[in-house]
Parts: sequence; C-alpha cells; structure tokens
Amino acid sequence: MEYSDLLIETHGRVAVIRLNRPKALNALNDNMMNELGDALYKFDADPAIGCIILTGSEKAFAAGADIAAMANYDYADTFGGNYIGRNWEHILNVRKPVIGAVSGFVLGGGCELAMMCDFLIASDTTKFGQPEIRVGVTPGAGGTQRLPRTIGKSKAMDMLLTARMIDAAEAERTGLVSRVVPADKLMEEAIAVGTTIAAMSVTVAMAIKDSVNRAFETTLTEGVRYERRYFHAAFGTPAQKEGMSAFLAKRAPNFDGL
Ligand code: CO8
Repeated sequence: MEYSDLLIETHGRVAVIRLNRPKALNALNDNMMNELGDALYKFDADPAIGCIILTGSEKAFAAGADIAAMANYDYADTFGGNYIGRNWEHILNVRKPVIGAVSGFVLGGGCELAMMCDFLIASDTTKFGQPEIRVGVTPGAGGTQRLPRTIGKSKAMDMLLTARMIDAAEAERTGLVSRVVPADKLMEEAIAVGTTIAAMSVTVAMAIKDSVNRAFETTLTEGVRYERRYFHAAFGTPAQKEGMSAFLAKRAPNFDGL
C-alpha cells in the first residue's frame, strides 16, 4: 500500500511512522487512520522490527480529528455509514511496543491517539489538550476515559471542560508523558529508546506490554495472577536461557530474533 498521509522510515529494528498532513496540522481523517492501521499491522508482523515509533511534525503531532471532514456529518453518518471510529483503534491491537514521540499540538483525537501509545516522549514545545467542547462535541476515542486514568480526575475535568492546553512540563508532572526533551532532540531520543527496547526479546516485551495493559482492565489480584502466568511461561523461552546465562557468564545478552 502506498501511503499519502504517512511517511515511513526504519532505523535498524525500529520503525518510525510519521503522520503527514502538514497543511492541516496532521488532522486525523479516515484515509490517514486507514493507512496508520495498515502500517502498524505490517510492522507488528515484521520479524525485523522490535519497536514502533509514532510521531508527527515538530509543529503538530495531530491537532485532532479533521473538523472539515466531520462538520457536515449527521448522526447517521457518524454512527451508521461512515461510522467515525471504526478505524481508530487498530493501534490497540499492536503487540509490539509503540512509543509516541510527540511535539507541538497534541489535541482532541490527537491526544487520544497519543494516549493509545504505550508511552510518550514529548518535546519541550508540546501542548496537550482536549478542546472538543469548544467545537460542540465530546471526545470520542477515549479522552474522557484514558485522560482521568492517566492524570487524575481533577486535572482531566479541568482540561476537558475548559479546553485548556497543558504544556510538556505539566504533562510530565502529571504522568502523561515519560520524558521531555528539547524539540531538536526528540527523534534522536525516541530512536535511542526504541533501539534499547528493540534489542530486548520481542516475545518478552510483548508479554510485558500485554500484562501492563491488563492492569487497566482487571482487579489487582487477577492482574498479578495474569503476570505470574507470563513469568512462568518466560522459562519456556530461549530469551530466558540467553538472558540468565549471559548474566552469569558476565557477558552482554544477545536477544536477536528471540
Ligand atoms: N481539523 C481540520 N483542520 C485543522 C484542524 C483540525 N482539527 N486543526 C487545524 N487545522 C487546520 C486549520 O484549519 C488551518 O487550515 P487552513 O490553513 O487551510 O486555514 C491549518 O490547520 C492551520 O491551523 P491554524 O491556522 O488554526 O493554526 P494556528 O497555529 O493559528 O492554531 C490550533 C493552531 C490551536 C491547533 C488550531 O488550529 C485549532 O484550534 N485547531 C482545532 C483543534 C481542535 O479543536 N481539535 C479537536 C477536534 S475534534 C476531535 O478531535 C474529536 C476526536 C474524536 C475522535 C473520535 C474517533 C472515534
């Protein structure tokens, strides 16, 4: 598939998917979401890739769903024929780690997409917001659900009800992002982090990701039980043999292909 709204690169075992509709600040439309799903699934299935980075431009990761495309929809379009959202959650099916490397505007559906990544590295120019209320709609891809779980109810309500944007420093304080770096170092840092992850066993990385995500869907006791199954199963993998024997032999592990 040729992509018109994405740019794709690989750096060793790290794939970079870049949202690319610069004239509309990467506003997310149907075509882009279809292409994103296609690219994510391809890299998830590619044994040469161990980690995926989702990014945008320095000015905007994404300024939200495409308002021009949605403005004239009625209920039948959104729920029925066009069904906005049918192609928004492919990213949640990706089993390999997905890092969001964000900069500039991360708004509305852009913030919701970012929150579907496994963790976020942000440039110091990033602004996060859920300004849907200002265009007369509620969030529709998890903003009212993932944001309060991530940053707490009070700050989430503040952002969702006032449309206030928060900057990268506030986002880091609240736990929305894991690292903040200067804008001109964003991709260097993200690719370095991605390379670190991709050098681990992809099987174990996928198990950890699945187990962490389980924490948001179940009780603590069930979650720990789920984790324990993966821990026991790890002893059936070549990665455990390699990792532990490398440690005991005081050498670096080689998880290539494991
Ligand atoms: N949709 C379409 N076009 C956009 C969007 C958008 N979300 N954001 C910016 N653009 C376009 C502008 O229309 C403009 O185009 P043009 O040059 O042709 O006029 C271009 O990008 C540049 O934008 P501005 O001139 O406005 O740039 P500024 O630097 O002055 O302002 C802002 C930047 C603050 C980001 C401003 O553009 C803005 O407020 N954008 C809208 C933000 C917003 O409201 N986002 C939420 C949209 S609703 C949503 O995301 C719902 C998601 C639900 C998903 C559900 C799936 C199931």
